[in-house]
Amino acid sequence: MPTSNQPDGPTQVEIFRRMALLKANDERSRKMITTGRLVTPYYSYRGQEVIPSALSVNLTDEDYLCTIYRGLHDMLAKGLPLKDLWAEVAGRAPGTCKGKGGPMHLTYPTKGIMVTTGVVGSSMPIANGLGWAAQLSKDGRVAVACFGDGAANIGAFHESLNLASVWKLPVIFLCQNNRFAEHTTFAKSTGARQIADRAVGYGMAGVRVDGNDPIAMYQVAREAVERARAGDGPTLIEAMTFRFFGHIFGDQDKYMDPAEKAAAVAADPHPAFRKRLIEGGLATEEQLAAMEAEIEADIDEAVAYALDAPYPGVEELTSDVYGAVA
Ligand SMILES: Cc1ncc(C[n+]2csc(CCOP(=O)(O)OP(=O)(O)O)c2C)c(N)n1
Repeated sequence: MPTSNQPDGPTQVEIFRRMALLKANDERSRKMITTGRLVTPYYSYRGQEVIPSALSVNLTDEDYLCTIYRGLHDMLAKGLPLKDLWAEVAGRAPGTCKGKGGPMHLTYPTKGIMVTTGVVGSSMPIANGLGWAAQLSKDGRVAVACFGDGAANIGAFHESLNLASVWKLPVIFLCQNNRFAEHTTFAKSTGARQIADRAVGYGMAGVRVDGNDPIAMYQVAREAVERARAGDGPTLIEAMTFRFFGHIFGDQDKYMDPAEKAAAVAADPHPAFRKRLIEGGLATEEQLAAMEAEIEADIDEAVAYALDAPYPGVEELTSDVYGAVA
């Protein structure tokens, strides 16, 4: 039975559009690296597209996002322009950070994308700071911290949840549980049955959701956003998913159980949701094909733009950086 926060038809199609964009961008990134046209560290998020797509339709440009090295999907879903993304990933001057941050350190405050970090667990205290600023200025903004299941075992996770709960900060702690932390499985690294249970220990709302179900993910995200905006404090969301590839591009993923991986890939939420939209009469095959063609054309344009752009000048070596002056 539909609940009050069931996404309407256009919202479901928009969630799918974002999923399609993320999937296409990941495929293009891997292809560019494989063919030697792009040299960069790359952490594929393939398989995790539902989570930021269903979350971000509940956010505004003013809401804050703090994410991690694997979070290009989080940023794209929140509206990071493709050209700015590709220029940064390719290390070019017009990138979001003048080509000096690269894929692991993008920021784009225009869309509320405040930090991408390679320091596991550090998205959470930073989101607390942004949430605190929003609370003090009463501007209604919400801060989202994305992180993986491995990061939930870092001290900063526990400290951040406690502080956010005590101060009732408008923060959403979004754990994307893709079952692996580098080469270690969730079961081998985590004593708790589920990460969402840990919310109890901090007196805050916590929920585990199927992060591959666009409707369920939308509903949970919406509830958390409404709670934060109403001044009722933080939420811990544990979104269950599965990363289809190894930790970093080139990782042979020997530690992944082949049967488990095959089952996850077979249950890919992307084609399943596409089919569901068509069968439910929310979109036609032609409409979705046109949408996908447009996404591919946009990526073509962004890639060409990025590869044509200049590298940052040598003078950029000493700008925007802190250092001791002798
Ligand atoms: C503070 C810190 N400790 C260790 C590392 C090394 N490291 C890089 S990625 C990673 C795994 C993190 O896994 P998870 O949080 O589950 O995120 P995922 O990569 O699965 O998205 C580790 C331990 C690091 N970058 N920072």
